[in-house]
Amino acid sequence: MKVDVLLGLQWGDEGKGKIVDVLAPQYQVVARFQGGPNAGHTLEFDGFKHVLHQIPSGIFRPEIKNVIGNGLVLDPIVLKKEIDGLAKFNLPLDKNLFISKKAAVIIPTHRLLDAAYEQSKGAAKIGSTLRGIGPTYQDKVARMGLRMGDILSPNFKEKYSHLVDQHKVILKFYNYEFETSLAEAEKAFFEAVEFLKQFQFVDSEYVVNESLEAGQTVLAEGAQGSLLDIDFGSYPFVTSSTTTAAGACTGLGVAPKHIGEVFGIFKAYCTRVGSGPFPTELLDEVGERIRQEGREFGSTTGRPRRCGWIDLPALKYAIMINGVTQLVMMKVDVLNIFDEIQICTHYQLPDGTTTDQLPYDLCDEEVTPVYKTLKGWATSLENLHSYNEIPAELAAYIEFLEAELKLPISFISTGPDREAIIHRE
Ligand code: 2SA
Ligand code: MG
Repeated sequence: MKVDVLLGLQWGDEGKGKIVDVLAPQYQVVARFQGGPNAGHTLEFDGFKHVLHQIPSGIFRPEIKNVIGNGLVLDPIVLKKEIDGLAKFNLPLDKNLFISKKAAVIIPTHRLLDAAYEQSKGAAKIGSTLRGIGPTYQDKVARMGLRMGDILSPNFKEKYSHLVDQHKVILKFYNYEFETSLAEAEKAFFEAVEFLKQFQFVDSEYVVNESLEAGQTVLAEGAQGSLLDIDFGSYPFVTSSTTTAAGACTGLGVAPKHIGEVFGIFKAYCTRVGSGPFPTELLDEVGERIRQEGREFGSTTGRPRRCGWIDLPALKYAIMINGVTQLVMMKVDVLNIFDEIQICTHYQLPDGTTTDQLPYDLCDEEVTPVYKTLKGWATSLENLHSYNEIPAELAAYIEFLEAELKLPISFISTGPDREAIIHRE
């Protein structure tokens, strides 16, 4: 059986949580493979809106095994809060949540380091979510971090203190005040660590591979987006994990031969939170209208998201890196308000030539988007459930994208609810 991968093709917030939730009934296992509390996956159903950060989006289906893979950086405090927040749903978390012992642990000083590094960068800051993501991956790669399995060990406190002492040296170097906030955060941290011990800590690579062997299907749920990938994103304005399809292999311990479908999720327009290049960004009233209509505010930090038109060179790049097999287009209903819709098909370079490839460094290279204008549908998409019912202008938009991207758009989401989706067979 196969591991299908679902991931974002832009800068995150494409609406992955909703699609995992829609696809979940077809899978026996849903697994996160990278990122951590910087993610915010929003699910809406039965009048509820729920945001998940580290727990896989299959959690609302009790029959599904939800795996937090080794590729994550996990904050115990946030995980406890998430679990507490799920209490009202009466889910069997002691049975269907599996935490990799090899996932990296975010400790309170990682968050402080994140803030200290950002502060030291001044105007060049990454716009990190300040959740401690970068410093925790740094410690993992430096071979000095803590893993979730360590919290079960009798000498966890010693290991912890050793790492904190090293962090303090760096914090002092950056002149970053930490004494006041640290004591309180440490209390919450150790409370959370104790609380988490009641859940299943596993070698999740066995859980995933044994499930495959038993004929079960696995959905690997990406977080952030391909353009935030540590290698292929707009470096240095990226996150610290492999957000692309390859990350599913290293972040779960599955071999490439097991990868099946790769679902690439993108919005009908584009957004970005944090700093860094964004060629199609709209700094005018059009961008503001998208932000309001699309409720484009970070689900983790509440930050307003930068908004712009869809960017085909960036999408083509993400499709190539990920080996996408099916596209999923989100939030088309947000474009209902426009009479005309722009699609960036190429970039114009400073020497006047055009390209549909991403330059080495989008930060240094001044690219000007070249747009194609299509007529908008300018009508509500509510209660549409089949492709045959959609307005002709929307069909033209979709078919133009499919021709350019050379892939089918299998799902079209027309609103936040679970039910607001058109599936093309
Ligand atoms: P970090 O915290 O080190 O991963 O930040 C590095 C960059 O990655 C961006 N980033 C994100 N961009 C979009 N969505 C993300 N998740 C949250 C959400 C964001 C929020 O789902 O809404 O609530 O603000 C996410 N996580 C990281 C980040 O903006 C930096 O540019
Ligand atoms: Mg999000």
